[in-house]
Amino acid sequence: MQKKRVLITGATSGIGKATAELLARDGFPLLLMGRRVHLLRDLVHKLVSENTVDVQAWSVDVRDREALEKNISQNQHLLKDLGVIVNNAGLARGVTSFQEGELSDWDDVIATNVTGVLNVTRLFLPFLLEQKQGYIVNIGSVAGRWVYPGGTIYNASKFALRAINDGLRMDLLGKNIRVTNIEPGMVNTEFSLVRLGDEKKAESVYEGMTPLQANDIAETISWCLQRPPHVNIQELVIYPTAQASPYHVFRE
Ligand code: NDP
Ligand code: 8X3
Repeated sequence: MQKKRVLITGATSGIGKATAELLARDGFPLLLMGRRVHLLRDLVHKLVSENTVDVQAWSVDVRDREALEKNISQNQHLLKDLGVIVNNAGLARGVTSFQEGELSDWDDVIATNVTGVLNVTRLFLPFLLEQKQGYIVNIGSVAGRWVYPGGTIYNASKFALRAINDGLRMDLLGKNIRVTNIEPGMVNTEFSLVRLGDEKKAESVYEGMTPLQANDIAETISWCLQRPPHVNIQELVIYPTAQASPYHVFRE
């Protein structure tokens, strides 16, 4: 059977990139999104030269509703076979206390992790509904289950994602659209660099322990997508073995 197209946001790095690589190998046509054009271009080139799938890419910011709408209206033909939305683009900024937080950082986090997911889901959902089937995978976090000091705004964004997941599942009941929230613990990607703004500090996050790799999460996404249509994995919490909670990390 012809595989449906998978939209992946935040495909230029980390979990999104690893998922694009794995799903291309699995034979899924792709629509990739991210802001860094050169990284998207390189990835598309790699994927089409190594696989026999169609790979499209849009350089777009998930916060920019108008840009999303413009791309959608210009590419209706491409979206006819859209079957899966992977809401992966996301970030944290800083680990400072609430009272010292930068308001512009907060805007970035909420606009990307919450409004971005709402934008993408609302605007692309009609293509799934049209086909009377579909799958929405959201990349949450353990930060959406356990609050930690210095994480309030990021925590709030990932707690919000859980509400969005549950609400979608209820509102879409009977529409044959599955909704999964994947909630990883520490994954070694550009996440810590973006959050801390410094290579050394980012490396120290994973010092003396073995974190998850982006491909561990990509494999999980691929597994979820390939369950039989009557099976919906609603939520999955995935920690590295060396991490028991956001507060408990074992370091050699
Ligand atoms: P990375 O920083 O490696 O990747 C983040 C991706 O999101 C990049 O491709 C980036 O691309 C994209 N992105 C960020 N902001 C925007 C935006 N406004 N519009 C479009 N794309 C955007 O981090 P991860 O792979 O780790 O993060 C992926 C998801 O996993 C996030 O939602 C994160 O919260 C979640 N997560 C990460 C964990 C970790 O420990 N790494 C643990 C639990 C969850 P570009 O800059 O090109 O736009
Ligand atoms: C990223 C994992 O524990 O840094 O979502 O919040 S954590």
